[in-house]
Amino acid sequence: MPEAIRVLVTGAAGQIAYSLMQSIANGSVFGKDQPVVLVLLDITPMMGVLDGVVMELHDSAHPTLKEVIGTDKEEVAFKDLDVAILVGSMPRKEGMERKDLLKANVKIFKSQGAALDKYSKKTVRVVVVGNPANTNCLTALRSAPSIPKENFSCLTRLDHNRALAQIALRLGVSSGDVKNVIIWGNHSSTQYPDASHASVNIEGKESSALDAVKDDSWIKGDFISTVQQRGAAVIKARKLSSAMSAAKAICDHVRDIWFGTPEGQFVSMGVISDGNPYGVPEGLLYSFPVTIKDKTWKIVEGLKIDAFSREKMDLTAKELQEEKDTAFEFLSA
Ligand code: NAX
Repeated sequence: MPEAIRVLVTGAAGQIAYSLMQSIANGSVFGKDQPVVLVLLDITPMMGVLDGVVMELHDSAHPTLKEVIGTDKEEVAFKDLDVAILVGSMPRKEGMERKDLLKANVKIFKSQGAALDKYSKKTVRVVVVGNPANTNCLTALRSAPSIPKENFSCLTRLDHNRALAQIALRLGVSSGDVKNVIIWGNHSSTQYPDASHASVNIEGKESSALDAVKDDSWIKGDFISTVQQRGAAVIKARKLSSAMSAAKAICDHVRDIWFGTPEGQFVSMGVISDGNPYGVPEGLLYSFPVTIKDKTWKIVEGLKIDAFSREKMDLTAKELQEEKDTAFEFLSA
C-alpha cells in the first residue's frame, strides 16, 4: 500500500461535500489502493453538523479511508496537504451587491491561500469550486506565492459535462460517446460552451459533432443558452443548487489531475492565462481546453477560432477582467 495522501474538502458540512465524500473515501477518485486522510473544514457554527458527517464517514467503513479529521481551524486543515478541494465560500444573500460578494470571498480565499502557502506541501493541487470560482481561485493563487501557479485550477467541469449531455441527448447517444466540447472563460452565464471541436461516436463511427447534429442554429443558440443557464434551471426545479452533478464533476476533475486525461481527449478547466493563450489577456483564471499528464495540465494548442467564437471568448474574458480588478482592489486593501 502506498503512503496515505491528505485531501482537504472545505464547505464540508454543505450539500456538495455531502455528495462528494463517498467517492473520495471509496477510492473512486484516487484509486482503490490509495489510502486517504480526509480533512474536513467548515466554519465554527457548522461544527455540530460536521460531527454528523464525520460519524457517517466512519460508519461507511471504507478500507481506503485511513482517517477523518473535522475542524474549523485553518492551521489544522491545510497541514501537509496533497490535494485541496475548496468548496466552501460566502453565498450571495438577499440584497447583497456583487461587489460585496466579491469582497467577502476575497477575505476567505486570501486567508486560505495564505494557509496553503504556510502549511501545505508545495506540490499540493488546489481545486476551487466555491463561487465566484475563477476569481476565488485567482485570489488563492495570488495569496500562495510559494506554490506554483500551475497547481491551481477552478471547476468548469460541471459546465463541460452539461455540454456533453446536451449533445448526447440531442443525438440519442450516451455522454460517453461525445468528447472534446469546450467551456471557455468564466463559470458564470457569460461562459462560452463551444461544440465546434467536439466529436461523436455513433455506432462505432466517429464524426464531428457539428456534422452529426446538422443544426447550426441550435449549436449557436439553444445549446449555448441551455448550458449557460443550467444551474439556474436546476435551482428553479429543485429549490436547491446542483449538488450531485457538481460532486461528480469535482471527481472527474480531480481524477484527471491525478491520473491524466485519456489519449485524444481534452477537458475544460479554469487555469491561469499566462502567455496569452488564444488571445486571452494575461493573468486571468480562464477556462480552457486542457490535456493532463504527470499531474500537469497543458492548454490544447492550435484550435481554429472563428469570429463567432472570438466574440464570445472576449465577452467572458471582459467579465473576468472586471471581477479580477474588483477583487484585487480588496486584496491589496
Ligand atoms: P452549501 O451552502 O450547501 O455549503 C457551503 C458550505 O461552506 C457551508 O457548510 C458553509 O458553512 C461553508 N463555508 C462557508 N464559508 C466557509 C469558510 N470560510 N471555510 C470553510 N467552509 C465555509 O453550498 P453548496 O451547494 O455545497 O455549494 C458550495 C459552493 O459551490 C457554492 O459557492 C456554489 O455556488 C458553488 N458551486 C460551484 C460550481 C462550479 O461549477 N464551480 C457548481 C456547483 C456550485 O453551485
